[in-house]
Amino acid sequence: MHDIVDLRSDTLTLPTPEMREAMARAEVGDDVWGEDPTVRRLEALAAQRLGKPAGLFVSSGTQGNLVSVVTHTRPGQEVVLDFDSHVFNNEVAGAPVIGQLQMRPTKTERGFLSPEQVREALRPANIHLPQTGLVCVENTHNRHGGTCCTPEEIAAVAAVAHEAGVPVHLDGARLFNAAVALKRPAADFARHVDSVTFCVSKGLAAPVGSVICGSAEFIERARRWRKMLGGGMRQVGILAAAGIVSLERMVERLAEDHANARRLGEGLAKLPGLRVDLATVQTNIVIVRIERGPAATDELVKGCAARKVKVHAMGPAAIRCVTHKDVDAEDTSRALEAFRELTSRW
Ligand code: TLP
Repeated sequence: MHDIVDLRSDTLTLPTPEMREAMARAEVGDDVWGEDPTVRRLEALAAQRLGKPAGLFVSSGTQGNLVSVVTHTRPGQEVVLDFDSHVFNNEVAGAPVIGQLQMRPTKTERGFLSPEQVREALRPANIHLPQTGLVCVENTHNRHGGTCCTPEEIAAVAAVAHEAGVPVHLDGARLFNAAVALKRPAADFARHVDSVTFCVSKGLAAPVGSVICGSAEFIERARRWRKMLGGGMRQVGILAAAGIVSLERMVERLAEDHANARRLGEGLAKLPGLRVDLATVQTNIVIVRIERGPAATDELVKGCAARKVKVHAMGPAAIRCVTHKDVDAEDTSRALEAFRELTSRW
């Protein structure tokens, strides 16, 4: 049990004592010179877990996606992606600004483009049209509530893109949540895509960092982009050491976060004025729709905060709750109780 139940995001997880220990002891060197043994160890471990030849440690998921997107494309090309994707909505328009790319967002039901939607979005050869440079997918899908797509669904989308000679990038910020929820190795999700970014700084609890995985040739080009974007860090093995603990110790326990999210979702779904689509509660995110609209949403966020439960308003009529290692079963019950008290007045 914690004093404050913080459900705003799994990015709020604090490093474990084991991580702090590993960080303090990390053997380090200058990573821009390729001489940090701990960074190399994390990159090799990440690549091995995802079944890819090489990995690149980056500062954040946003940097990982941006570096991947610009490495795959040329200015003036178009990126096909889901309308609610993080790359399109939450990355400060990095791809259009830095990569000079046009975004081609498509609305989907669960956050995942179908092969037909990808086929429709790919541009034919025509002097008037931009060329399609990349297809992006996101798993788990954040704004759709932590929904997972299967390796087979990714393979089907990738087949359509590859047939047209277009590469595929997977924003797998929470890929290990999908792997644990669907009981499949992370490598199964990565097999059919050309690059993947996953974060060690979310449910896996490291303080900083993400890893891009792909072919050795792709990672070498990505390394130049990372340097240009200011991501060439020096004795950064101090941070990579925590990421190694994430991959070795923090993956299996994500199942607890999923169980807590499920309990929370099921409890919230029973409360008056709240709507939770339980079919989307597959991992550690619960999206609660507030039927009474903006004022009620605001009232719930503030009322929860007054009860030491922090939640995040996602637009005017929804609240996002994210479970993670610093929220236990008891905390989940406290959060539920706060919502129960507040909605009982309605
Ligand atoms: N998501 C954050 C916010 O930016 C919304 C959160 O609290 O969930 N891809 C996906 C699917 C993400 O959810 C996020 C972070 C990122 C990329 C970016 O990662 P960071 O925050 O490390 O840049």
